[in-house]
Amino acid sequence: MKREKKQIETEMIHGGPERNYEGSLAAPIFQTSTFSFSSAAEGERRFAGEEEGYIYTRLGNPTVRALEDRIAVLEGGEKGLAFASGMAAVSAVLIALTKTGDHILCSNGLYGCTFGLLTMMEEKYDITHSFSHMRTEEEVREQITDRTTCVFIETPINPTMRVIDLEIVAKAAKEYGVPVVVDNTFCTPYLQRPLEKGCDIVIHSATKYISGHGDVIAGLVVGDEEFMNRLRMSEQKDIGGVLSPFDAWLLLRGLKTLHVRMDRHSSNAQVIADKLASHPRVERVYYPGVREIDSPAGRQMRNGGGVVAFELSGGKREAQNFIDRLSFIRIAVSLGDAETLIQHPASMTHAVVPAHKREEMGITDSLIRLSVGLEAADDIWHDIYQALSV
Ligand code: LCS
Repeated sequence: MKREKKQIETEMIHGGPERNYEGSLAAPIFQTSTFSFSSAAEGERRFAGEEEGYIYTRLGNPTVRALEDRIAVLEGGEKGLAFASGMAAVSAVLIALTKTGDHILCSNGLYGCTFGLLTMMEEKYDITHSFSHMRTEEEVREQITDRTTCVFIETPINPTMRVIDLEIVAKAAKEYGVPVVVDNTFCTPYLQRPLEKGCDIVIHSATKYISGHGDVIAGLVVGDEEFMNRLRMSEQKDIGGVLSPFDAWLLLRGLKTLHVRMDRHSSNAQVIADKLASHPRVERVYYPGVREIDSPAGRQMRNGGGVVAFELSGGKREAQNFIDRLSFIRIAVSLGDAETLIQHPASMTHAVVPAHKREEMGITDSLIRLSVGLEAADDIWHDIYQALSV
């Protein structure tokens, strides 16, 4: 049964076709690898695509489907697919959009493993890539060649928190018929909806805010029906990085509180960003300027999200000493969890990026990335403040 479209807070909880399994409020976990057919002919019809129905969990599963339908509604796309990790989602999409000799145009900064994947694709398959600041349409156009088959961006960029104007990128890429893929991990559809800005495909590491509890590794993709069907029947099915039903269930649970958590992550992070900015040991703070209405962040983001990056005076040693002095803030990669997490990108998430590239991307040795959690903002600040006060 199709439901009338509701506001996003409601869709977090109800989005997608209504499913009634014996009145169960929580989605049942279909913890099964395969599905039996009532006859050989039925099996044949399902494999031929002539009949709806499940076959084998790598090709689809009701719990996973409930999640895929929900994320499609939330992003305002036609279809969603779930993957075993954010990287499984990123690699499936990039493989789907490229072949040997093609070129990928990227934001000037990407998660370290995405950078690693691009390097591997270049070395093994001659699928090249280049980076652009993408501050103007002209800057995007300049690097689109007749070999460019995909524009791939993060905004805000991990870990520098620089914001890219989605409308500028979508407009320039459209002129050349090149699809724009947006890794929307840092924002989630609650804070930013790239498809509404003219972009074509959205990716998530659902490991982060969508799960929200630091207990799942997962990825999601949303796009138009034609592309997503192709992705499902080829890169997802045949490479096989699918999500387990239990992990899909955890994500459905996480989604129910996503909007509430994102509001608190954002308000806590804004407090911490402001306090950091006025501390004498802090040289620079990077946090999306959503308070400037007429800026890319102000136009496309509902709020700034939970990640703050900053540079301390000094270098790597001072940054590491500061991190080691924290008390309850945990030293860990990942982000989007209830716990505040801190990490040093140059030696952790982005250590695989060569030093000269890190410099071009703005990942200095003094850059620190904080994923502001859901604890009391005062407690978070006190921990940071005492670690800075030496
Ligand atoms: N995209 C972005 C923007 C990410 O931050 C990450 C992981 C991924 C994709 C990959 O997702 P995964 O396969 O881990 O689900 N980012 C991490 C980070 O910044 N720290 O640890 C992981």
